[in-house]
Order: sequence, then C-alpha cells, then structure tokens
Amino acid sequence: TPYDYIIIGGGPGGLVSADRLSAAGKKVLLVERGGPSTGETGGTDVPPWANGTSLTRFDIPGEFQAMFSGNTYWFCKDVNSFAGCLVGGGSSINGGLYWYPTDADYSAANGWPTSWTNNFNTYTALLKNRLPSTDNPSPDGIRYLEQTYPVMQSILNPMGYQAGTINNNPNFKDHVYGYSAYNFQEGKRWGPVATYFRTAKTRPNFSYAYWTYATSIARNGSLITGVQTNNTALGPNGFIPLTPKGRVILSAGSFGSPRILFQSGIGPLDQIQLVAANPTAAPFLPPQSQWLTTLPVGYNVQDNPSINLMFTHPSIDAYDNWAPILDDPRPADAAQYLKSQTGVFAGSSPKVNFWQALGGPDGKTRYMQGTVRPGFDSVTTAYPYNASQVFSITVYLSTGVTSRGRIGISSSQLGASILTNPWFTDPNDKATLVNGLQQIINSAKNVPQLTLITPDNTTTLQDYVDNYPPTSLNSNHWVGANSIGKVVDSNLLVNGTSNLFIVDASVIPSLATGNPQGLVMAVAEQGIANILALAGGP
Ligand code: ABL
Repeated sequence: TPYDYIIIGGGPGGLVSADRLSAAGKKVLLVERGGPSTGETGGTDVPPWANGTSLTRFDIPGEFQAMFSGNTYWFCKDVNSFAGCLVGGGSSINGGLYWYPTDADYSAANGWPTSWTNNFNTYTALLKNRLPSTDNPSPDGIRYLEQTYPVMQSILNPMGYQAGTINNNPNFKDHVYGYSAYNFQEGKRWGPVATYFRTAKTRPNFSYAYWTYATSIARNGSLITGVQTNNTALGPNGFIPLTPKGRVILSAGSFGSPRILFQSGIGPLDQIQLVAANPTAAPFLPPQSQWLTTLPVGYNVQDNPSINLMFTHPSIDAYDNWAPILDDPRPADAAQYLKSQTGVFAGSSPKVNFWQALGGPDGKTRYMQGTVRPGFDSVTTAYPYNASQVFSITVYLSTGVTSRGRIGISSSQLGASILTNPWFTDPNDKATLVNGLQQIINSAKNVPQLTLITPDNTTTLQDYVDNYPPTSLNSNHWVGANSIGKVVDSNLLVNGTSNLFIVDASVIPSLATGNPQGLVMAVAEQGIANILALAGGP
C-alpha cells in the first residue's frame, strides 16, 4: 500500500510527527526497527518483583539505572554510542530529564534561521500542553531520596546560586539550581509514548510496524518514491511506496538518519563509497550521477562533554548504588510502588540540576550544567570511603560549546560510528569546564563532612580531566549531523530533494542548554507544522 507519509523511526521526533500528521488526516505509516517498550506498547519485560502486572522496566522510572547492565537488548547494536532501538527511542530508556527550550537554544548564534528563532514559543506551548514537566514525580506529593538537595544547597548557595523551579523560568540558567524535572506522570515513564503515540494509534489512517529496519530511501533524482526495508509484509521485497505527492520523514536519530542517507547516496563521497563497496547495500544506491555529495551529512556534530565528581557525605543514601533494583529491591519501596506507583520508584536517579554561565579564555560564554544523583559509576581514590554515602555530580558543558566531531558509517556492518570525537577538539571548551569544576570543588571544601573522593588528593583536577577516558566524556546528547541550514532547509527538507524531510535531533545545529529531549519534541512540533503548510504535499 502506498502512504502519504512514511516515518522512519519511533523516537521522540517520529512519534510527535506520527501524531500531528495523522491528526491532519494524512495516511501515515511509522516503521520502528526495534520492538515495544512500555506495557501500553505491547512490552512484557516486567521485573520479577512486579510479576503479574503490566509494569515493565520501561514503565518504572526507578529502574533507569538498570538500563546499563545485563542483556541491554534495547541499545542499537550497530551504533557505538548509546542509542535506543525500541519504540520511544531514547525516551524509553533514559533518566527522563526534561527541560523546556530556552531562547538560547533557538538563537541565530546557535545556527537557527529567523523563522525558528521568532516562532518557537508557539510550538513549545503545544509541547507543554501535551506533556507537562514535573519536578515532584511521586503522585503522593512527597519527595523521595532527596538527600543530595541540602548538600548541594551548601555547595551552591555560597557561590551565589538561587533555588528555583527550573521549568518555570527556562531562560534563567545562570547560577540557578532546583529539583530535577522529568517527563514522568502517574508515577510512570510518560514522554512521547504515553502522549503522542497514544493518540496517533487511535486513528484509522495511522499504522505502525515494529522490527522494521529501513535500509535506504528510494529515489529518482530529487524525487523520493518510497522506503526500502527488510519487512516483506509491508510490500514486495520490503519496499514501501509513497502516494504520488507523498513524503518521507526521516526520524532515525543522530546516528540512524545519517546512516540511511549515506545508503541512499546522500552525503560525503567517502561514506557513499563505503556503501557502494558493500555487496548487499550497493544495489539500492541510485546511479552515481544522482549522488548528492555536497551535503555535509555527519559533520558538525556535538555532544556535551561531561565529567563526574564523586563525593561522600554522611547524610547521603546511595541506594545500594542501584544494584538490587531489578532483582532484589528494598521490599518496602517495591511494595509501595506496586500499591500506588508512588515512592522512590516513581522517579529516576537524578535528583538535582544546576546551571552557570562561564567565560572562556577565548572570551566566549559557555554554560555548565550539573546533574546530581545518589550513587556512582566508578570511584578511583586513595581514601577509605563508605560506598553507601557516595553521590555523583556530572558536570556538562552545554550551550556555547565550540568543539565539533563527525559521524560516519563503519565499513563492515554499515552501522553508524563516531569518526571524530566531538569533545574538547577546541581547548577552550576544556579550559572552561575545568574552571567550572574547580569552582564547585573550592566551594565543596567549605561544607562540613563533605569529602571529594574522586578525584582525590593524589590527582590534580587538570590531570583528572586530561586523563578522562574519551568515551566517558560521552553524554548521549548528539546533535548536528544534519544541521538546519546545512543539510536541511528551514522546512527540514533535505537540500536537493523534493520530498525528504528530517525530524529528529540531527537537525538541531548546536547543543541545547539542558538534556535535549524537550527540544527534540518542540523541534518536531514546529517542523511538522512547517511541512504541513508547505505546498505540493499529499
Ligand atoms: C542523560 O541525559 C544522559 O544521557 C545519561 O548519560 C545520564 O545517565 C542521564 N541523563 C541521567 O543524568 C547516566 C547514568 O546515571 C550513569 O549511570 C551511566 O553510566 C551514564 O548515564 C551512561 O552515559
């Protein structure tokens, strides 16, 4: 069957697109390469302690820290960075941190065209209406596991920070801290799955298919004719055609979308040549005369560089470092959650966030974000320490980051890879982050009973940052590979095509001030509104 719109990818961008396009009466198909996540999507991966319920590990926010161990089948196996290959994409497996976009996120200085800079508030309002944030996720109104908050007050207040409800004033991001804001509701993971996808599914003109991997986009010069997949139930040889004026929405994410473009003969020549050399993929490339090799697909990528500081304080409950949450949770917490979806399990591990503007050696302003959580990934220290009193501050560099890297495909599997690391390619980024970290460490020295255990007193901060493993700098917040103004135009149309659009994090030209999921959904709202208004469509 031909479709008006074929959406490739069921992450935040794809699900917002699915809802808005189907609400407009278009005949829409969404293909997702992975499977279900939450119970409502057909997921059945229920932790043993919730047996007999439909509360999967994806529904229960407090299971977040268990996403990084065991059989992590939800991560895309052909991407060498964390990417969610299941419905909801990253939003089904993340900590759920959720920030409304700021003026800076859409500024001209960050690469946005004026049509976006001037109009984004309309679309943020649509997003807030569908998916409001909360910084108090337990439906009983009680805050749980918040011991880090008073400790952070003692560090940040003397530095001139003010406490606030962060999403009440998104543009106030200098010397501010507050409780972490999430996209959770009813004590459960919510996000685009329990909102946009839920309503799309009620419409007869919308259909979707799991376990459907898009290899390439079929085109005749600039005109897209359909999508090539591995799902033969959707069309002969897995080919899904468009209606005569139909359009494709590529929402496969910061790694998946570049990969599909390369396999469709769109992007730098070296990447398309890798596809051409692959006997399985080569037959789906258009003739060489139709390759679009001037588009910088995969270049200009950014991800927040981030560094962890680990402290101990006697007031902290490190929550057994989240180790038993899947198989052997604290009985009272498990029972409370099963009874009323309240308590510790109604929230994820981050508890406090803060922001500060920093001047760099090059005179540029960059923002620092902190995310505070009980527990830790790893500690390297000469000190004896009590593991049940450890908390981590992850310090990110955000808006203003100048470093950029490159994403490409790995020759063997045709999966997407980091070709050039995007962190600290500009030494001004590193110097700025070290400055911010030092300010936090200096203030922490004055807090009674607070001990910085990593880095310890045998390691200077500079050495700690210099020797930080590059992959640990990764924040999984990739943007820029298909930047607006470079690969796509201001309607998110891929330059040089007439009906191929990209709606995902890859079109965002520069890092957001906070964790980017809110921005991705707001961008999708605006993008789809533009696309629907554009002449020539179905
Ligand atoms: C994010 O936005 C990051 O993408 C995650 O990396 C981060 O979670 C969450 N938010 C919460 O702040 C961390 C986990 O807490 C760590 O245990 C884990 O090792 C790390 O992600 C992996 O990148």
